[in-house]
Amino acid sequence: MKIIFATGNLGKLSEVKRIFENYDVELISLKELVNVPEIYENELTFSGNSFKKSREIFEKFGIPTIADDSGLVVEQLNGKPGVFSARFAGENCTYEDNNKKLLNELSFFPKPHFAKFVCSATYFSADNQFEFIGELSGEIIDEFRGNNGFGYDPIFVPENYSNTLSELGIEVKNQISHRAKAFYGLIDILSKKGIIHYK
Ligand code: ITT
Repeated sequence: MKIIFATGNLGKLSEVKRIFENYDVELISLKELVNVPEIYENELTFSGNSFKKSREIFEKFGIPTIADDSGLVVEQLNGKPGVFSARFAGENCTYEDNNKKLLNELSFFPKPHFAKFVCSATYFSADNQFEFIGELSGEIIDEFRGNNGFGYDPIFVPENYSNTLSELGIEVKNQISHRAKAFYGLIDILSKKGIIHYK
């Protein structure tokens, strides 16, 4: 079956494509569609923004849609950047800008800098709406390490590991990440309901 993945983020897209690769699902990204409406992510929670993306794209195209709203929650910063993770350093900023701003803010606090990634994965169709939340705990380090992944991956070391997510790479990341946990939750319920099938 066809499912739209309501994202413009290529890092998320390659991770989620792999998670769905053993299922009879053709994932269509927003880049493959025309007249895609702009979605204002103005909700205060990951769940609110994730459902906003999946609902608005489903309403526009009439095809079952999944979405991901995610971000980094840093303990010493009282949960920042949270739902503002993508634009922490301002509109149109780069991942590097965000990482540098984060390290600058954390430089005033003692180490370790505990943090967690959170992902809300949602599914929206005419008949079903589901959400699963996944989390990955770890620590922010004050140097950039590794070349894989995206966003805060070069400065995030998962709990029980000594490498950053960028060093670990997509294979390991997809076994432990907030995104993998959330989307495997969705896959589980979609399979049990007979909406998708293992190939
Ligand atoms: P879409 O809304 O188009 O899906 P986005 O990048 O704007 O893409 P979000 O609003 O959900 O997505 O913001 C997520 C941000 O959180 C992302 O840009 C990264 O900065 C950070 N983030 C989320 N998951 C991450 C991961 O697995 N590794 C590193 N950073 C991540």
